[in-house]
Amino acid sequence: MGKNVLLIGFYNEKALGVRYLSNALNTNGYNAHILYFKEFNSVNPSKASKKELDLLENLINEIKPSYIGLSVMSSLYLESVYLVNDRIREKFNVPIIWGGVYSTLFPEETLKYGDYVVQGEGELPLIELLNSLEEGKDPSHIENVVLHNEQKQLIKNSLRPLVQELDKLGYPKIGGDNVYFIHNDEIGYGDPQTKGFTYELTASRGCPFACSYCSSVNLKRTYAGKGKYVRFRSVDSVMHELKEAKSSIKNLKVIHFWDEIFSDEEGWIEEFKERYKNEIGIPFKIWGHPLKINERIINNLVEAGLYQIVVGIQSGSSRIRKEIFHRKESQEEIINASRILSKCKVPKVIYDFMLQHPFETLEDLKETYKLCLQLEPPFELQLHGLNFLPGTDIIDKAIEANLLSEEELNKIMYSSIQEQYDMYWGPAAVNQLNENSTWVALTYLTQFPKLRPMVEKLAADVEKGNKENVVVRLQKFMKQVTRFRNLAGKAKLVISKS
Ligand code: B12
Ligand code: SF4
Repeated sequence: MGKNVLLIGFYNEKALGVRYLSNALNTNGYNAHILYFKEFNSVNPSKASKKELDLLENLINEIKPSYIGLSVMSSLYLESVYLVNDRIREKFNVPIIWGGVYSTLFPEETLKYGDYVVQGEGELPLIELLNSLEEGKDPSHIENVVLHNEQKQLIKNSLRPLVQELDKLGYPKIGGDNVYFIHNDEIGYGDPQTKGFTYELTASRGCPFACSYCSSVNLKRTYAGKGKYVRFRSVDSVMHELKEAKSSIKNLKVIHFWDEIFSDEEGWIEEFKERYKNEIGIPFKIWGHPLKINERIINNLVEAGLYQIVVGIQSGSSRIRKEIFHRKESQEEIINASRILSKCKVPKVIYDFMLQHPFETLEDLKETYKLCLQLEPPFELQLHGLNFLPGTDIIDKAIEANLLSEEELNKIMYSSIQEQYDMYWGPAAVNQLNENSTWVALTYLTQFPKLRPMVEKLAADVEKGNKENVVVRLQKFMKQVTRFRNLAGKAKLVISKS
């Protein structure tokens, strides 16, 4: 039996990173254990409690891992990661390895806490690092590994080329023993994903775009010169994974593809359509981009079983999109994409916007309202705030424009998990009571085609300084209606026969 390795994923009980690494460890002679530490919760997330840390300590005593890997995908919950790291340091003498997007982008900072940091995709460097430690060799020259050598000097090795044939990395572990879930002061055993209704995966890695508020562009820069950044798995590999998911998850009703932008490769989509329809046949959801929407792709995907697409528009103001967010699509391209989605009858279309941030003026908000009026129904809107993420290009823009100081931004970016979520998703993010909130409410109301004539009349009144209260009250009411409609839609999907 190989050495035990405990991988810990945070606030995400379906985390793909640890599931891929677990597979890599098991096929290379190690015995991987996965702990999902706390559930994904965008409404009311809480930091690690003392009881949850005690449960972690008991689990480590049970498993006796030789190595512990912390998978730090997002900076939002660093406070809990530090608590976990401290508890392990305090009670055990086990090497701690940090990996994930945050560690990739801030390796030196991360190394203040872990013994080793693995930058970038971890399947190959993690195995090389562990093999080297097991064999008593010097690990200080392993590509992607950041560490202090025996002389206490910081060594940051270069990154190896990106694996181009993604199929070689296998697919993420599904179900099995050695999986634990600590949440709400309790520990559960077994893979939480196999007990639910959805399965989550990606058919690709990387994104071709470069939005200023997103870490994807920073990752792309980190990998500069290391080969193509956007890579696709073969349809065959995706089908194998999904068939295993189908046999492991009894109540599987929805497949969730989390590709940053779903493939638009000619040939890939056509093969995917045929095989998905025949071999899987379960409704699926994707993320889309206005510049990647055309009739060929969408018709094929709808035929395959596309049930929901979430398309990021982020602002209806071309100034904000172009100058602040670094998004290239024009108003016409966005409107055209909405026509295609409507024409191809995608059952559920959701447009995503980030509103009420320091860069936005009242005029920009009015532009967003006007653009939404031109989007082809049916669609739903997700309106939320802008989340400043460490190292992203938008940080420099905010400082240059004197909108926020570096200190203020650091406070925002490294505040508690609850505060960060509130800034992004919370009511305060989009429901600030000021002149702008009326235009946010009007924008929200554009998603109800029957209300549009009334909404346009109200907008004219608001321009004259009247009816603000009516608009905000109507938005509140329609939010309740939408919540109810969404719950009913979910229930229908869950009770439907596979
Ligand atoms: C899919 C995705 C999601 C999905 C995850 C679904 C799932 N089942 O896992 C959902 C929608 C749930 C999600 C949620 C969030 N996400 Co997200 N997400 C992504 C996305 C697009 C891909 C992540 C992924 O799964 N990649 C595939 C896996 C295989 O790669 P990976 O996780 O990076 O893991 C590899 C390496 O990092 C490394 N590795 C990882 N862990 C470890 C550990 C060790 C020990 C080692 C050695 C190596 C290692 O090896 C792995 C295998 O190669 C990334 C963008 C990106 N390019 O990374 C954003 C991204 C990670 N998300 C981001 C954010 C902000 C969030 C949210 C906070 C959004 C929100 N406001 O709610 C939440 C946080 C959730 C959480 N608990 O982490 C940011 C994080 C940036 C930051 N500084 O915080 C990113 C970078 C996108 C962005 N906007 O910039 N996300
Ligand atoms: S399209 Fe999405 S994933 Fe790609 S850079 Fe923009 S926000 Fe990030």
